[in-house]
Amino acid sequence: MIPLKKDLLVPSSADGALSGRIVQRFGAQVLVEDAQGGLYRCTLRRRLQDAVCGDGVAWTHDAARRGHVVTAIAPRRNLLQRADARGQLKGIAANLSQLVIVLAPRPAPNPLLLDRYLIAAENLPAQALLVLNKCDLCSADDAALALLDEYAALGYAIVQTSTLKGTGIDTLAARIGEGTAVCVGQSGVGKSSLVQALIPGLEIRIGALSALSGEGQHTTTSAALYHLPQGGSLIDSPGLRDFIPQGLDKAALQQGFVEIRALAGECRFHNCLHLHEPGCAVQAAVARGQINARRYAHYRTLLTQEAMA
Ligand SMILES: Nc1nc2c(ncn2[C@@H]2O[C@H](COP(=O)(O)OP(=O)(O)OP(=O)(O)O)[C@@H](O)[C@H]2O)c(=O)[nH]1
Ligand SMILES: [Mg+2]
Ligand SMILES: [Zn+2]
Repeated sequence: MIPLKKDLLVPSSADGALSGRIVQRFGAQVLVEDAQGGLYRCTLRRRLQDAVCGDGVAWTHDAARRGHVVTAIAPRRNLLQRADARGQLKGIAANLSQLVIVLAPRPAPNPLLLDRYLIAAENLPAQALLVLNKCDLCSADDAALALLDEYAALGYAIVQTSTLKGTGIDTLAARIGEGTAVCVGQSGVGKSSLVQALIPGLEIRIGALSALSGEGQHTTTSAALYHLPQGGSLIDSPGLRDFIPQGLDKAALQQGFVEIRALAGECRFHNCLHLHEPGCAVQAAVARGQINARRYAHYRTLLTQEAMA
């Protein structure tokens, strides 16, 4: 449970603004952590409803409302968002240095989902790290391993882990370092298990509100930020069946596919979209088998969808 005892105290500088970081959000309420590690449940002012986990905030004790109130959100370094079913943008987490994209042999990886997370990482910008968890379930000829080889060839870092056996956890911690990383990926791949493996003794904080709602403890329902022993932070996020990054315009798509970006300068036309243009280095590389045809087809599909939107 959340150690909310300190929540009952009025912070010492009751009239001045205090600073902190949002470590979890439940509807219009957030859990804010101050520099001393104290956790305070605060209400969001109406105009600050886009606050997300990882945001720096100013907050104060509002005597009239007998509670803490977030009064401002600090400028963001970046914001990971997704479009919901109606195309509305929803914030997931802010101020990220790395996207830890978690995959597993089961549930089987979805290459399209992986590509879309990578597009988001390339555009935030933030580093991308691919984690193959549950490697204890992987056979040598596992399709997940073959898929990851394709991404290693693109230059992406890959770590294999097993929270069951303790494999790869130290490597993962070293890769995250001192920044703020967010674990993303399908439900059930083991994101929360990895957070627990990285932070010995951590009992995943289950928000008072979500506990009251009677939701299962295993499926994560809201993003939550935890501190790693080496100094960095890791945000656990709810699993998504699909992920549509924000603003998939032409520029974002070209930025989002590293192998296409790398060749763009070699096309005859500087504004080449790599679709049907003559003298296109990207189409030539696909024809030679140097660019993965599945990735290129995905690029074309997204670009065509974008043009029709
Ligand atoms: N065999 C095996 N099972 C694992 C491993 N890591 C996690 N699991 C199991 O996978 C299941 C899902 O783990 P979670 O950590 O809840 O997955 P999640 O990605 O947080 O799921 P959501 O919160 O729904 O997005 C649990 O039953 C875990 O025990 C692993 O390394 N090996
Ligand atoms: Mg989880
Ligand atoms: Zn081209």
